[in-house]
Amino acid sequence: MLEHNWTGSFTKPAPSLYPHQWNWDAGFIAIGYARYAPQRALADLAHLFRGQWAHGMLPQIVFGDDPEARYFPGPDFWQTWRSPLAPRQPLTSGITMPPVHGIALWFLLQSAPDEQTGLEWIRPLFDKVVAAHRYLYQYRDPQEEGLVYIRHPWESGTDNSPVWDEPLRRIEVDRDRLPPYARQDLQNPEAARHRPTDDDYDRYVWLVDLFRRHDYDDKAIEAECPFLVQDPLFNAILAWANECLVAIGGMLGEDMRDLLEWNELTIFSINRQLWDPTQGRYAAHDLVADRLLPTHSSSALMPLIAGAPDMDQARQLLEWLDSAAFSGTPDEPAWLCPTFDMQHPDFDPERYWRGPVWVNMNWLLYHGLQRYGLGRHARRLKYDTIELLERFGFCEYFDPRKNAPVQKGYGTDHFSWSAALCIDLLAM
Ligand code: 9WN
Repeated sequence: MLEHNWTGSFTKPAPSLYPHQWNWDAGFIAIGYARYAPQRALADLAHLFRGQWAHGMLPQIVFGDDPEARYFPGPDFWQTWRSPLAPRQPLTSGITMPPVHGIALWFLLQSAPDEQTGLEWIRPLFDKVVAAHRYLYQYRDPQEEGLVYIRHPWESGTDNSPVWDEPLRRIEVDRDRLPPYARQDLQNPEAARHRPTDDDYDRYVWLVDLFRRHDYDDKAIEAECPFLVQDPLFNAILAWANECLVAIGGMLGEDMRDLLEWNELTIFSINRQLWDPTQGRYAAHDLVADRLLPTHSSSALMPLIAGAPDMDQARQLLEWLDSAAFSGTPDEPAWLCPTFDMQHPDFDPERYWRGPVWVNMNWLLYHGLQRYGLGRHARRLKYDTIELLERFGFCEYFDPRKNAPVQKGYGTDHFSWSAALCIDLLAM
């Protein structure tokens, strides 16, 4: 799969649906390559970081130059040349994504024949990854509380999660004033049932239009953006990646005090600000309404990866994972782990991030469970993931219902991170 999606300069997430390079995909893909082709991982990440903006933001998409590539929104829509901070070449989108790259560097280091070699491999990338974290703390943490916000559902990576419905509803779309656009992602007959809706896309486009009208100035966007959310998944990934960078920085003899301080604050605030004691799980915090969002996805479990919950919190998270929400019922058994609560009215087993199982989320949760010594759960997650891939192929996402009438994978096939993380799970 990975060879198939390698363009000669970067790895696409999938052959045609995603013809450019994506931010967190590249991190997960590097973790797979680390197991058998570390030089390829380094080349892939080096290509991604060519798209880094002058103030450190690592963009969600780095565009390739294949004239046949069809993807919306492409560079002409983003118009990032409006910002003095964006690179002129390669062209990129104007938002970011969960910062998994510090974690990828750690896995690369672990796969090296010896520490010295590993450090030589990752040295050229290290400062760039730290700069991406610095951007997040400097530009996305207005209250200096160690929690960074996302300003577009695409920044979460879990684009149409039901959690985002409430803040998105704040956006009143006037179709006559929305820039004209044409989706490119509905080319197969099932896509309309599986991918985000047109209403979702209108709001995604509305937000991009806001950003480009402000020439991608972070402060100006923040003052006006109706969607500013502190996501437990994004912040948990940030914290795990901080931890990895601090460990690597120590080996490189770097001064890691900033990152250490930021990380302490992040862990503290994940628990103070994002823990919902009434539910016994983490929630996203809506900065505009200043309240915890009432709907919870599997992202609410993810602070486990950063070691944020204490043992009592971890126990409550585990109870939720074991409940019908994620583990199904005797009549409706589930593959671990649905991305959304199966008992909730907004659960949709076929639609993208509103229920289906995604391999990257399983991989993350596997590590979170291992961290807490929950080996039995971690193993179940690992073997469910491998069995899904074995039965249904290297698809993008999977129906979580074991008794689903249509037993196949959804979205694109030949999906890079499904393959890459499978390699890592098998090698573990
Ligand atoms: C928008 C590439 C990306 C993943 C995201 C997934 C999907 C894009 C899209 O594909 O998002 O970024 O066009 O739907 O939601 O997590 O990184 O694989």
